[in-house]
Amino acid sequence: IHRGGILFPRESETRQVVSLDGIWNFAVPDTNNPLMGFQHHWYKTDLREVPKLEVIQMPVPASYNDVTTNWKIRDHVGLVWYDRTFYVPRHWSDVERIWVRFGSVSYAAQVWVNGHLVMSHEIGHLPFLSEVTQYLKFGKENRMTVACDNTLLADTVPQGRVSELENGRLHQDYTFDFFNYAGIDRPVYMYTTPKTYIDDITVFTIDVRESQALLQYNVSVLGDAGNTTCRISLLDKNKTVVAGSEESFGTLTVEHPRLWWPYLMHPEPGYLYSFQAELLDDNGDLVDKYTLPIGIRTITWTNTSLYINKQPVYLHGFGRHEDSDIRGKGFDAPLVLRDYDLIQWVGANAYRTSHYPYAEEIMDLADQRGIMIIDECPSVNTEFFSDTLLVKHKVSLSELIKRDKNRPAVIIWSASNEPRTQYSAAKNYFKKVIDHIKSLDVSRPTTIVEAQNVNVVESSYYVDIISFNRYNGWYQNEGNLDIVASLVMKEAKAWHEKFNKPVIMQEYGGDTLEGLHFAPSYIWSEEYQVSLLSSHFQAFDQLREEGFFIGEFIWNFADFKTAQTYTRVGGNKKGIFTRSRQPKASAHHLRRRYWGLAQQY
Ligand code: GCB
Repeated sequence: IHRGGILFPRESETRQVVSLDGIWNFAVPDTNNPLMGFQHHWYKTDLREVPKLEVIQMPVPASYNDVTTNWKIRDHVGLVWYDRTFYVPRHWSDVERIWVRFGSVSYAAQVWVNGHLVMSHEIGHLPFLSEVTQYLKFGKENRMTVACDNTLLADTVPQGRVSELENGRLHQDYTFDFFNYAGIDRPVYMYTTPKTYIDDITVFTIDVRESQALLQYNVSVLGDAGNTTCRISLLDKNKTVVAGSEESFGTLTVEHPRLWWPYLMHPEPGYLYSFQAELLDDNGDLVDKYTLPIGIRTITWTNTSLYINKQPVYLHGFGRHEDSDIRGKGFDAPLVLRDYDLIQWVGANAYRTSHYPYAEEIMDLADQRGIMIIDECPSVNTEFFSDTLLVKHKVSLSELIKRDKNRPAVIIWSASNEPRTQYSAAKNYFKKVIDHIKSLDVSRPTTIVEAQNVNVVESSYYVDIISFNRYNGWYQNEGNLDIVASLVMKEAKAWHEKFNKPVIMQEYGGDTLEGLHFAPSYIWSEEYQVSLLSSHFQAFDQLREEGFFIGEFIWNFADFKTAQTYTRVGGNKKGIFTRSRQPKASAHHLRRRYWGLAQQY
């Protein structure tokens, strides 16, 4: 277990980063003996040398499910194996530490280097790393093996259940509404640090007052930190040093700061400074250096409003997924850039990382472009509340907050999506979950995204912001769009009255098949989605007058794949964009509204 920081690998004068992405070997054990890989020590040899094992090629990063035409790979439950060879340059033997870091493996992973177990990690969508120096062969070929298990059970985050079909094949059941993609789905890096190295950095804005910003920071150093000093420099975009210090923790004062503003709220949104930490030895020579992008901004909230830099914000965006054809949840740079182009084109200023943490590369773009993020941990549709689950749920939050604590774009922590909070066990469970978040970060508000009836929910007493999902005109009152606006208003007011907190509608929408047209509008048509949006817009406009309603999020940004069920035609089609990221009529409609809202700032 790695207990230190989880800084993203960045090159510097003292660090080198090498990608281990590419085509790996991939094998699925015989279903009659799923543990054969462990019994026969597959991690000690090249997978291609295991007798009678069928080894295929698999891209990394990618979910493995949709790469081939073989349904057994798509629907496989349990372990799969990956391996590849790589070289460590001869001259790296002088480099003092070598690390391997996975952006994410879904759901659980064990990693071996040259046959030695170097790390194990559970919970997808979160990074993990380990130092591997002692297991490497310098100037020679090395091998990395990964065993990956996608099984979801009552004590995993998220939960699932495995059943056995009549023919003995295992089947994964889950109630959440997106395909349970698996594999090495984010980039893999090998990188170097010196023996004494910068392990973690925390920076946050305490306050911005009278053209001065006050930042608090902490740089933690591991190794032989005793003989080093830490020099801190804060650089603006022109690389001018605007503040500095010679201490590894403390405060920085920035005169006339350029604040980090959300997209559309300022002519230059997403302004980032570089927080540069340099570790120096007794002679003043550079030992290690790490540069972290940071934004200067405050978040505050009351029982009716949310403020960035003391300005009230109204959030308008969507719930999303990491999802696309073939690669599943695999990180894909062209797709990510296209998505941000569409987010900005449609005039959204925020989105929620429903229903799990998104890739760090995706979060970087939110920081750079000023897109506000509701950062959700991988807890979705939790049904059974146990102590073992609570421990893992807290771990997922610790890892998420460790990863994203410095990101200006992250403005709210979401503890869960649609947990079954009608059960009494949920109340105490979520009190502990929210307390845990607060023990790690008090600078951001918390939320739980609710779908239960407001009258039965008790857990929302602990959060700062109320979030609810409701499918008026879809799962309820389908076809009756004329009553939607009043239902939405009534419910939003009821949430505020019960909990006396700001309210966000986190999900609403309806499935829409692109190209299907009906006049007058009829369920599943493009016209119906447009009318459904309009009826919600009516409610939102009136709710905004009430003073506690702070955000509207349509479900979903794009169509996405789900498990196979008769309610889903090729997946969930509630996107305003298709799965290939082309607009439906609703995207144009939403665009008029979102740009109109931006005009009112
Ligand atoms: C929800 C869930 C989301 C689903 C959506 C739907 O409430 O939070 O994951 O995809 O409904 O379309 O059913």
